[in-house]
Amino acid sequence: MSLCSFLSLLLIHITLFVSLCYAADPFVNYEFEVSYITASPLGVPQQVIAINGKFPGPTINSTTNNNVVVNVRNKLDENLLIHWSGIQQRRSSWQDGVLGTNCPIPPKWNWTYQFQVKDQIGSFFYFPSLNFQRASGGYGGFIVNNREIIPIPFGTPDGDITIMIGDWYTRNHTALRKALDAGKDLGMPDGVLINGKGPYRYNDTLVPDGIEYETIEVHPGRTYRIRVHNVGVSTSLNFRIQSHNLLLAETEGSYTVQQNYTSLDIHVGQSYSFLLTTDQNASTDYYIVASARFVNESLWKRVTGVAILRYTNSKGKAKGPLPDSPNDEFDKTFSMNQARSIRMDYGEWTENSRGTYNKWDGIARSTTQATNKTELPMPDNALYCGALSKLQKPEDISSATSIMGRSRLFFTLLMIVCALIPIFR
Ligand SMILES: [Cu+2]
Repeated sequence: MSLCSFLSLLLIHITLFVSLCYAADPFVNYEFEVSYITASPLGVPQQVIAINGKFPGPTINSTTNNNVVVNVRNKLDENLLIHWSGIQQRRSSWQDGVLGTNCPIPPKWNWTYQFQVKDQIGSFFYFPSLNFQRASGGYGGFIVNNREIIPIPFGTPDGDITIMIGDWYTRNHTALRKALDAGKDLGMPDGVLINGKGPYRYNDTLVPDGIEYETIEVHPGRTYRIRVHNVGVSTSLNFRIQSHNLLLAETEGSYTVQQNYTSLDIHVGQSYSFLLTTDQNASTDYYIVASARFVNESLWKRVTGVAILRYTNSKGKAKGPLPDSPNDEFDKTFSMNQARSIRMDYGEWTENSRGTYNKWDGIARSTTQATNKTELPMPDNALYCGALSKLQKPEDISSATSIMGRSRLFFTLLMIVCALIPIFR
């Protein structure tokens, strides 16, 4: 082989290697240690599921096509699976974290989830999917940002705020599960939490003293994106902020036609992004409210989540009664019409609009851009259970450290070896 052709071959190989390295989508890494903590969100000490000692858990912040790696260590006394609700798991169903496709992570074991948030955007949340554990917490936000080349259909917000609302019982998930297994009703929840915290004391009779509540601080004259998730187990909630409009902009992976709501019903499992403009005079703080729907509201009064929106120039505490809810216990048409009023962001589809989000996103991006391979290879740390449990390798739980670093190093080394082999052949 002449020197020239050798050099050109070498050049091709180097180019290929470099492009392989840089064509790979970026990784975002998280360590989740899932354990019990004692917390008193409603003033009663109880067992709560925390991630890295925190309740709610950390928000996963990713961008379209990122490889998300979450090393989950199970420090509970029972099996665990974390479900990434709304994440499409294309060709990676074993990363979905639900029973049926995934074997549970036994206590003391770890499992490293790795998946790509391929061709999607939006606001989601993750939660433990087994044994009614979600009733004890273990949830957190999951954001998939737009890639830079695809503009969002609104101005860049001045801040991004995640709000998790949900019904809550002072009994833990084990006690609640027992009741359900015995064929009993769970009964009325003991409260509604906002970001894992109890209600602000807007009413001395309804709310006991000494409850820790959530305060969201904002600057006047700005626009914030607030992502609201109903992480509860059974209660539909009406969400509203005193004296403010909620401009709906996105829901669970689709941008919507932007419409103002004074309040919005958010059912269990749903996620919505609103644009909140801080255009009030800050004469007081403002109530953020999540109250139960389709129930006798006077009976359910104490089951109301209340947090505080505080302008940096606020002149005092929030006061007066909470802003009104729709109050239509026996009439579901308001709620249904409200849901029907939500429209996906249409927009013209042309060859030139390929780079923007439009009505085809929900369909086209999740099908046509998928590769023709049907599945990725099974990860070598796969968990086996049931009829396949004899395939399970024993796990050394004494050194249940992160395998994430190792697997990435291995991947990089593999790429280098692959690129070098043909050169020295
Ligand atoms: Cu789901």
